[in-house]
Amino acid sequence: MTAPEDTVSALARRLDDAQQSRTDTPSLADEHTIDIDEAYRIQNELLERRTSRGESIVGIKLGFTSQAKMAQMGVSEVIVGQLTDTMCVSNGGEVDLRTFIHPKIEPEVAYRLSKDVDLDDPNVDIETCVDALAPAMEIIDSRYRDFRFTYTDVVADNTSAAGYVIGRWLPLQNVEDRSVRMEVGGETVLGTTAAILGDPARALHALLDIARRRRIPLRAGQVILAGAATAAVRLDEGVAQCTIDGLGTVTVKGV
Ligand code: OOG
Repeated sequence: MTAPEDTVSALARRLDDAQQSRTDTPSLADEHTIDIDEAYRIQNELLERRTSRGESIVGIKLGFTSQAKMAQMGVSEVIVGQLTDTMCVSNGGEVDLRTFIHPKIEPEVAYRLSKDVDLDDPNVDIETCVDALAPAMEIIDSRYRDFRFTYTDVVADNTSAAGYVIGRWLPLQNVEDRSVRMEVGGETVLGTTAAILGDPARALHALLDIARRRRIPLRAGQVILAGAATAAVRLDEGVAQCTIDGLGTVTVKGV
């Protein structure tokens, strides 16, 4: 049974209100049975609410592309969310922690789309549609209480997308197995880019597959976050820094 349109709209409003008022909300699954199609419809309505307030969609993110994240959150399907301009924090810049509920941060690899991707062309090669990559970090902030959610919940909640910071763009190169080090407050997490589906480039193929099925436009100039390389770490006041071997360092300061 599919959720009526008014339920989809009401749940999109609930998640949007949670984000705007910085107040967590219980898992939707506690009261509703939504399927994955409805979850992406809720996500789209949520994004429509944000764009109608003047935000613009500037990129796409993947989630649960690594075993560490799947194990941390108990979800094992790759998910896709959308990035807006207001989520972008400049490298070395500050992020106001009061704009979040309970933010966490994760090390990532970002790609830049140089061409629109023709989702209807069966021969399109997504790797030829990107022209640069960079070290990055994503700030996630589930709108659900205690980050407790199901697969459909997290998709509806735009996959916890809340912020991101991108380091210096570099020419495309093989980043299959680069060491990753993220320092947040006193904590250091170590990992490898291989944690991202074996090779972050595979995240591009996973994205193309989902974008085709979900009709998610992939446009020139957009940023693609390939998914976390390690489990997420709580973001508090102070500097968070991520270094990927050969790609450099990206930093952000929580204030
Ligand atoms: C969902 C977002 C997961 C990733 O890179 O795996 C994600 C969450 O853990 O709240 O962004």
